[in-house]
Amino acid sequence: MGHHKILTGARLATMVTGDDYGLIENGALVLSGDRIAWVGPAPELPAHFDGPVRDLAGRLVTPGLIDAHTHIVFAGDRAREFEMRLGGASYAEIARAGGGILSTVTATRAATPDALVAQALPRVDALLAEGITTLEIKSGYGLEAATELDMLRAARRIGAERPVRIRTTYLGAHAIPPEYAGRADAYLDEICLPTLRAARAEGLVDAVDGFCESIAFSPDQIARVFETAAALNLPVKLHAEQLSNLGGAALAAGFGALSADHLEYLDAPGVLAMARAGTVAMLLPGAFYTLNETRKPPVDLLRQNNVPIALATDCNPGSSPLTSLLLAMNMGCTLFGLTPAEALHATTTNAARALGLADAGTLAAGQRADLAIWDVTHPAELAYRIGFNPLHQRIFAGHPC
Ligand code: DI6
Ligand code: FE
Repeated sequence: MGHHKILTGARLATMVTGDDYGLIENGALVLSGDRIAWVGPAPELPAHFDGPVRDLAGRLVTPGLIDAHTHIVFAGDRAREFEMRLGGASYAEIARAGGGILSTVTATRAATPDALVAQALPRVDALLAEGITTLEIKSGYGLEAATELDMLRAARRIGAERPVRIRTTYLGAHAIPPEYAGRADAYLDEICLPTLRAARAEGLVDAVDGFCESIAFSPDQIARVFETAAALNLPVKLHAEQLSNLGGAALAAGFGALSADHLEYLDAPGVLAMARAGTVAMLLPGAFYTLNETRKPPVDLLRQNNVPIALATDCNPGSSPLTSLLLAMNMGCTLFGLTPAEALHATTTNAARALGLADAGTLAAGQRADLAIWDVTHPAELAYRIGFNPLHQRIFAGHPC
């Protein structure tokens, strides 16, 4: 009859247990359409499932990986700024001098919608080649209505052109554009908030983000963005405590944020506020590494307070020109002290939670059939290797691709 696809001979990292891999040796999976119908030890596979059987020859199967924080749609590059930082300039100094995010804003405003998609696709393809099946994409390099909307439309188009689930995030509060220099509140009133409403009306927004920092928006200004998001029934998240501590994580937690992101300068009150709100700590070691940051996010405090930890690439042209989630996992272990099991939860279960997705991130009946099949024997190998891609195949919505 062929209603189902049956995968056998697999080692399954189900991730259904909180603190380890939920490993099943000699496991089997049954896929039905775009869903997982059954997961368990192969000898227990019920006889009533019919359909083609594929032997995975002992390969490891994990949930499809989730990159839950990227700025992957942008034009141009910032290699010149990389040279300047190596020459001694800091990220914040370059930003204050009108470079940084604003130089990517200039390039992105000048790009056509087709060019935005075309420039993003090779980066997206690099992630898909590593088993990513869900990808978050932020706006925030337009900072004017037309280009912010174009970025979000480009993100949606990527989901139509490639087999990947896209979640969009409106990041109009990323930087203050030059035409509003010194007038951040006017930018919010005249551009950022009206554009959020327009993007929402066009179905382009799944969540709302901001950059809370002295070179960007104050906590009071971010609160105004979050109030608008709440009125539009959209979840929020925040770039917080990346370069300094303005209390952004606690502010975000007060709005029930899905995640607070970066967090190198997070303090104990911020951790407690996140714990109370169930806000995910989204760590971005690519930015830590690129900016030569020495202050580490408070991983022990997050663990002690059971704050879920996620990892993402933060793929962007300035602070994290990274298109490898496996490398982000390796960095999460080596730079931040995560265990390999924590690193895999950080890109599966906890990344799904950071996107508000209940149907991804684990191998369990009823979940989406988004899988990664790997040529490795133990899941710790995924975070252990540096610059090697052991992906055998992705399965997206039940289809090998
Ligand atoms: N923090 C970051 O690390 C990225 N955005 C943000 O708010 C950097 C974006 C860029 O430099 O282009
Ligand atoms: Fe970011």
